[in-house]
Amino acid sequence: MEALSPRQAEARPERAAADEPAHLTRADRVELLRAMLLMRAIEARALTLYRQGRVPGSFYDGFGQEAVSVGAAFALGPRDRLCPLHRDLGAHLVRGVETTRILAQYMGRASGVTGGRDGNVHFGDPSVGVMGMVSMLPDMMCVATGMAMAFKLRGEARVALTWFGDGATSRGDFHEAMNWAGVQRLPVVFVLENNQFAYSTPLEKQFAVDPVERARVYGFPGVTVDGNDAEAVFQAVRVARERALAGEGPTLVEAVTMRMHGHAAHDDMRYVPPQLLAEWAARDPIERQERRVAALGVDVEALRAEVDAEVEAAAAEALAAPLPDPADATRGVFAEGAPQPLGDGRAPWSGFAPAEAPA
Ligand SMILES: Cc1ncc(C[n+]2csc(CCOP(=O)(O)OP(=O)(O)O)c2C)c(N)n1
Ligand SMILES: [Mg+2]
Repeated sequence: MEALSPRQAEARPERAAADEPAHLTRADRVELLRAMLLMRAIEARALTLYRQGRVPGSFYDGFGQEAVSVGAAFALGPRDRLCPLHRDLGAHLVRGVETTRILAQYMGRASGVTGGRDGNVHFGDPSVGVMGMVSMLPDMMCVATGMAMAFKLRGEARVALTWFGDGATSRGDFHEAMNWAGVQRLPVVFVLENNQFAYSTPLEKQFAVDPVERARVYGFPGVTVDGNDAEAVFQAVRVARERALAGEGPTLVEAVTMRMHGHAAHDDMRYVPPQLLAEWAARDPIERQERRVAALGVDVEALRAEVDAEVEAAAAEALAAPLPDPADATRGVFAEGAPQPLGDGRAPWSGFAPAEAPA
């Protein structure tokens, strides 16, 4: 474990307990849990709404994968930029996108993140530095690489991060993004969310060699981390970010996890062996963080109740929200007025406190 830099140690005076992992305060560890609980509660509520016919199209969730988006987003600074995919709700939440806007998004309401314009999980809030996703996989790797290229050209100390699945690594865009990021030593972090399946296709039918091995041939490190451990994902991404900021280029972080639900809400995933699901259920990322946080003396049940109440209130608000005005449908299809630059987002990790504290 690396030592804290003096700057970080100074910023985190409450970090004293010997059993605390380096870089994460008690408050950080609780916040990791809270964000994962929120992600699961929102997706559970959205699945019910889907079954009630209130979510148009289909619904994609990240059940069992909460640690990957939450842990990685938690390691990013306010000015960093994020490109989440369909199982990465936790990234939006860490960044500060409100629960009610997310539930409204799923139901196509005017108050949703895209104002009811785009399909349920295809959203991003540029005002907090989160890009809306391009559905073609894994095109967001190219978007993140392009943003990192801009950061490098401008001499800005910031990184871009994107998530993508195991299935996406078989596409050409994966290789193009990896190659250019390696050649240019770009400040980009690639998070490969290896959840064992691409729709119904298991890993052994996708590739002969684990894609994390490919990083080396493009000239940068690939590291594998337990994707059901939010603190481990955080640490891997924190190190990758520091490497990127130091001008050492990209990192491929493979987070090994399991898709605990079907590809989407319509999929009963009868192709997944029940034994495999049972094995992964025993490694649930939320239960793991709950055990840690409970050992710190935190009332986990109270935290759960607080999160559930937030989601219920947000769902009621979203259900009461109007659908968009049809007359408004074409607004925003083409750019109007001056371009809106991406904004900075919430970065709750205590390690960023010095940058935000007054001098
Ligand atoms: C190029 C492309 N082909 C097909 C799809 C449809 N599609 C969306 S998600 C998905 C599964 C991708 O699997 P993986 O990359 O492992 O991500 P996971 O869904 O497991 O998180 C597919 C086939 C797509 N969006 N883009
Ligand atoms: Mg997959």
